[in-house]
Amino acid sequence: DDDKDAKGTPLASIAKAFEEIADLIKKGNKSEGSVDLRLKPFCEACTLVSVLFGCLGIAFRFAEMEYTSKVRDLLDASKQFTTLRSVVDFDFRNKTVKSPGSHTRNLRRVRQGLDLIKELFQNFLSDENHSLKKAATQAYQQVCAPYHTWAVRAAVSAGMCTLPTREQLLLNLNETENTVEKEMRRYIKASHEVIKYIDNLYISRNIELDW
Ligand code: 1PZ
Repeated sequence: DDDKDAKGTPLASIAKAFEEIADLIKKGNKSEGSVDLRLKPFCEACTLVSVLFGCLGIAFRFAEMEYTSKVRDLLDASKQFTTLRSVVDFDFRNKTVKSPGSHTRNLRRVRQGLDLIKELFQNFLSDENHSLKKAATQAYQQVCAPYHTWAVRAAVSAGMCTLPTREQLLLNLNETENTVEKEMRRYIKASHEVIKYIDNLYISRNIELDW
């Protein structure tokens, strides 16, 4: 099995990691209503996503630093908090859910990153957004732009012009038009479950998601 993983593409490893997390969530839903997802394996799956940045070019280095610093904060927190639920509970009790740098705020940001990639993949596979730039721009506008400052939005929009072509991205990912669809669909499906689970941690405590 190690050998199989070694030959797999980066996208296949990402898809597999999120399928494993989604399976844990689904198993829990079947048994006692809701599973307590452990923070550490969640962070490990989120860390894998970072390889995508290398395929997007230098302009997205700041997005990479932003995303990985938040995943690293949560990974550090996993020494203290076993589950995602206990992180949100802690900040909820301390009224620090939205405080700059709080774990629960960082979890919200990482969730946005996962959603951004999901939307990007969906657009990439749809007929209307054939170019990576179009697919990424639309995903960003939908998922992140409403919560970003003007300065960040301007920087991202400039960065979009430096994205590789669709063909180059496929090469960077070691995929073809034929193989990429399967792996992207696996991630889209699995990440949907994970995102829904995270959102529920907030919604069930009456925390709105417009930030
Ligand atoms: C695969 C996606 C490719 C499309 C490219 C999209 C580029 C997105 C660029 C995002 C830049 C983020 C700049 C910094 C934003 C911060 O102001 C906020 C708030 O942080 P806080 O005030 O809480 O400390 N940060 C975020 O919203 C986190 C956004 C994470 C998303 C980053 C990228 C997602 C992963 C892409 C993987 C290749």
